[in-house]
Amino acid sequence: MNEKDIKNLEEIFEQRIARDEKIEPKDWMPEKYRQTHIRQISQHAHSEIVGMLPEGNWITRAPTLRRKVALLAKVQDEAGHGLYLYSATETLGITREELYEQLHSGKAKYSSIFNYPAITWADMGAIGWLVDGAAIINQVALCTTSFGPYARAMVRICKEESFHQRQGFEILLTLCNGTEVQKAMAQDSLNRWWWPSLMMFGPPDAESTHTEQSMKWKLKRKSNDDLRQQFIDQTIPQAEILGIKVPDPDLKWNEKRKSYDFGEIDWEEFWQVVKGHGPCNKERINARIDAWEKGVWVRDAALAYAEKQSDKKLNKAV
Ligand code: FAQ
Repeated sequence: MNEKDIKNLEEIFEQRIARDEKIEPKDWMPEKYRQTHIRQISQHAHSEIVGMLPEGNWITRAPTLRRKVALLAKVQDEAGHGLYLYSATETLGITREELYEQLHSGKAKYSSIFNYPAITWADMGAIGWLVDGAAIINQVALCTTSFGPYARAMVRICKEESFHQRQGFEILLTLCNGTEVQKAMAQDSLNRWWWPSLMMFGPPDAESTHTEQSMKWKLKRKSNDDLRQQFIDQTIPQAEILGIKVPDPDLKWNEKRKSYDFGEIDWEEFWQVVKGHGPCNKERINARIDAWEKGVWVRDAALAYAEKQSDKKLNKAV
């Protein structure tokens, strides 16, 4: 293909984006568009899979059968989200093995939030309420993203995340209506998860390397700071219902902006966690590598079975 042909294709592509048409895997797309989507969708998939670990750790310790069943279902949903998203990424021409290799080697990122420990039962409430709550705000915007398989996966994922958020809120509401010790446990959990939840939306717009291009491609529909502000405005009234306090002395309603002003986020902590120096980074990656290595026999058995089936079909056909 000569330069003129590529220019033409680029123009047609830009026009399709401008018309809000979905880009499908077999359509022509600029190489950078493809690579950016592989990066973001796979990081999203890794986040779902690594995100199973802090909660998975509490399944055997859930306080009642009802709580155990609900938590088990939530963690299974996260596995499902990871699988849709890995499949969506594969449509862009990368294999599942390559994606896992990128996670295990530290080349691919996953959300900073999952490098914090879940140390009490209240953390199951805070993760649902805050982490799924933040995830929904980010992901509702992604339901109209330009790449078809990602947008469609997001629609289904958002429905499930919204149930997770309510489930988390209900865990905290029960604790907050319980004994003083239980309410203190909920407050302690909010104290520890609040700031990391705000960091989930990514660096401030001024330091976000990908936002400008991703907004042009309609991969991102809203900026990191706009989504963070939306999350804060939506979540503070919920904290008031719970009767627990967000750990930010600078948090204040701004009547003029009709939004909350909030304190400085510790971006040094965020980058340390992103670079692999958070409280649980090593533990999380080691758990994923361990699962990959221990699962080798399952993959081998599935492949052997698939080969047997296709041999049978071939023999019948002959
Ligand atoms: N953690 O230029 P930007 C969930 C990196 S799902 C780690 O602003 P972008 C469900 C970023 O990759 C949660 N790294 O980047 C659940 C880039 O580095 P790179 C995951 C981060 O992509 C709930 C660099 O910083 N959600 O929670 C983070 O335009 C409960 C510069 O940043 C998604 O992945 C971070 N927080 O915007 C599961 C949603 N933020 O790649 C279990 C889809 C930024 O150049 C339990 N992703 N970085 O090396 C997005 O919307 C975007 O990728 C952002 C970041 C908004 C996360």
